[in-house]
Amino acid sequence: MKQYLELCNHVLETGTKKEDRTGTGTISVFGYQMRFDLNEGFPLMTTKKTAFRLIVSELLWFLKGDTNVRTLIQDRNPIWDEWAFEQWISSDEYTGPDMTNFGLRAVNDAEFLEVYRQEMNYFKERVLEDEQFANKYADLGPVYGKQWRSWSAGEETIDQITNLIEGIKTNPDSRRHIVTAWNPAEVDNMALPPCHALFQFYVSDGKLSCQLYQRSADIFLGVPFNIASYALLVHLIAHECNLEVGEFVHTLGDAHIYSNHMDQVNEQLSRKPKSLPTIKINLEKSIFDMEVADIELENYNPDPRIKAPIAV
Ligand code: DHF
Ligand code: TMP
Repeated sequence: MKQYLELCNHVLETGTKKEDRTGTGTISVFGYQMRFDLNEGFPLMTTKKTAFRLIVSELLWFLKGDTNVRTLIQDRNPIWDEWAFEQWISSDEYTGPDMTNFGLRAVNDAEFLEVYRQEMNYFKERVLEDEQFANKYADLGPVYGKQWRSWSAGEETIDQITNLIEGIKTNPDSRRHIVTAWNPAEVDNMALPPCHALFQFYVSDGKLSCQLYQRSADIFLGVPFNIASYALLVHLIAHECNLEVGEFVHTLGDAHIYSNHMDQVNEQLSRKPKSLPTIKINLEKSIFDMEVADIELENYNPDPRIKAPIAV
């Protein structure tokens, strides 16, 4: 996608060096916006192979209100493993080899990487076998699923997604179709405070659009997932509300390229975007009952995958 490659170029050209929480280092800009017309095809990277199945599985996990990584592990989806593992290795109950700063050390130390992989495998096996253990250590806290489907309001809970759909159906012109995952009362209890923090839907000419505010954007690893995830969300909500799809507008706060992703970004920039794939959704089901197999990708012919380490 042209828009994404332009973002990469913009950050390489105008970004400033900035240290970050993970100790990796970044170049970063503050404030950037991209627009994707969803009628031009489905915005999944064509300049690197991107695992659509993992994106679907994560979005359905949010929509079901789930916050436990056990479900993702059962789905063979590893994208949240590190943040669950972090809760386990920093607990009093953990007595294995020292895993402090495992994210950085796994990148720089091959011997450590082996020990880490083994501990991570033990952890994942135990999460699958032992539900109590999973509830204690694999639950990321009140993250996206909790805020989207059961935001705490005193004795009550608020289902923002059901309210969103109801609002779009009954009052499409409203300027209040907003869902927020940023809950100031609960951010401190989350394994990772929401990056895609707040989104708004908009209806005009029978088309449904969405704008996302993403406070923090890992351009090489996170953003390709975030674009596809929200594009898919627009398709799903449009289906639920009998509307056509419009645009996805993606607004970024701190948009950064990690210092150990530079070669990968340059490799991707040397490639030419190809025609976009399309998606096919099983229209029989409600979006809350969908499974990964109900959403199919068609005509996806990307360039090969480009691997990169993730900053934990
Ligand atoms: N932390 C950081 N530093 N960056 C992120 O993008 C990020 N994203 C999170 C959680 N914490 C994060 C949740 N989303 C991958 C992609 C998205 C994601 C988490 C991980 C990822 O590792 N993608 C790789 C491998 C995918 C695969 O196994 O095929 C990729 O190459 O896209
Ligand atoms: P932070 O909480 O210190 O901002 O770190 C979060 C990192 O994860 C940051 O690099 C942004 C990245 N990220 C995304 O880009 N997209 C996502 O969906 C998530 C969960 C994280």
